[in-house]
Amino acid sequence: MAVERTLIILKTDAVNRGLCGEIIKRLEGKGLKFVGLKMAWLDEKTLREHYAHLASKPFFPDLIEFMSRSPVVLAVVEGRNAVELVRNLCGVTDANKAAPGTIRGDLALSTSRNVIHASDSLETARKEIEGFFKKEELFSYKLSNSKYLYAEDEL
Ligand code: FUP
Repeated sequence: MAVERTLIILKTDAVNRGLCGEIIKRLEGKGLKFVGLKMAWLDEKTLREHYAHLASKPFFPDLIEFMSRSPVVLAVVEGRNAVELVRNLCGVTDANKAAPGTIRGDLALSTSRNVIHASDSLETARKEIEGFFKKEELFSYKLSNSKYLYAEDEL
């Protein structure tokens, strides 16, 4: 398994419900390395591009309105198999059906207000990271505890 980077967005419900710290804590606790972290107020154009694959869905206008209601928190996290790992930690889209123990399963109960976005593939992650973060906003560094997170042949 390769070391990967993935993009997460803590949505406006996470910000307004005061859940950002809890979500970041879970990802940090797992051992993921934060290599980029910032707050931004996403505009309609950016959101329409980000959710272009959902443009024909009936819930699209609500999704754009919900995601532009307030600032969100964006982050890039790095770790072994990070794309799939973070999706699993988030749980399925409908938070009502997300397994207990997952971020959505524990912290939300709606399909649309589901607290977190995470890239769904390595290719999407690459595009989303490039779209939301400038090069100088991303940091390459070694965690001082990396020897305790991974065996040598896992890195
Ligand atoms: P996910 O990859 O789990 O974030 O899910 P999708 O890309 O399919 O959907 C993106 C967002 O659209 C969801 F997080 C919430 C919203 N959505 C709805 O509001 N209703 C739906 O039925 C499906 C998705």
